[in-house]
Amino acid sequence: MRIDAITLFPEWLDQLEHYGVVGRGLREGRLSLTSWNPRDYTDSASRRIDDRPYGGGPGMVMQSAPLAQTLAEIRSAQAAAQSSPVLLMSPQGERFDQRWAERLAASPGFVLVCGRYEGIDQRFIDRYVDAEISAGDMVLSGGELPAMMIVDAVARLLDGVLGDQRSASQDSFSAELLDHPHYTRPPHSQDGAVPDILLSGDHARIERWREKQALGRTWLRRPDLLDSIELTDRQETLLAEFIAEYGAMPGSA
Ligand code: 9D3
Repeated sequence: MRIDAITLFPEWLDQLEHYGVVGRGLREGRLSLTSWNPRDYTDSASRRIDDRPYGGGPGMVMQSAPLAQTLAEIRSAQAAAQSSPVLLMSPQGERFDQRWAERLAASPGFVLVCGRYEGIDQRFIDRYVDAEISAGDMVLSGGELPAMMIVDAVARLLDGVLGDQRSASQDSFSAELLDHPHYTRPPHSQDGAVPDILLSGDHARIERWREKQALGRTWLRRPDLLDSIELTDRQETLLAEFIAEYGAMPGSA
């Protein structure tokens, strides 16, 4: 997989190489990430990449030409990026999610464009951008963090990037349901006790407890997720138990 990123802060994305499983995947060459600074692809000595908005208003707009030049450089320097789709990080974009991550992980590569300032000249978007992607409904100062988020989410789906492939496939399950609670040693601490069942060694009951917790938490915190999946009979039973126990809890009325 090859990822190219167009950004005014290339050093920022380049940091990904130093940390965690994604860093290892990059160092081992399971994926490549190359950052490109549009300031390096300007004609003028001024290295200007932005200008004031036509029609007036606050802030600056990124010009199309330096971005288009950068993209041309990527396509000619990297044979493998010849036909990579161009994804613009944008608050106007489609919300990024695990389905997007899976789709991108199955592709040979893509180009991420990070905007700064008020926005990007619409002509660049119309001519070169295949999709616009948002990190969610919050105002950020640019597309770099969303781009890093995408690289992280995609990289960990690639073969061999996560040491234990079981965690990757379990993740696609937990993309549909929220996770159950986790505990580790010690079994008793000043902050409380670990639920007895987790110490019981009865793996079937533990699995059942975890699935019930996952369903219950999803019902409490993200009921929208339950609307979009079909529960098995076993899951329906577990969720009904959770709801009954929750309703019987002191203070729940
Ligand atoms: C306060 C500025 N806004 C005026 C209505 C518009 C605006 C312009 C540029 C808001 C944010 C940005 C910069 N953000 C991104 O480039 C961005 C982003 C985001 O802000 N939120 C969620 N996902 C993304 S992806 C790229």
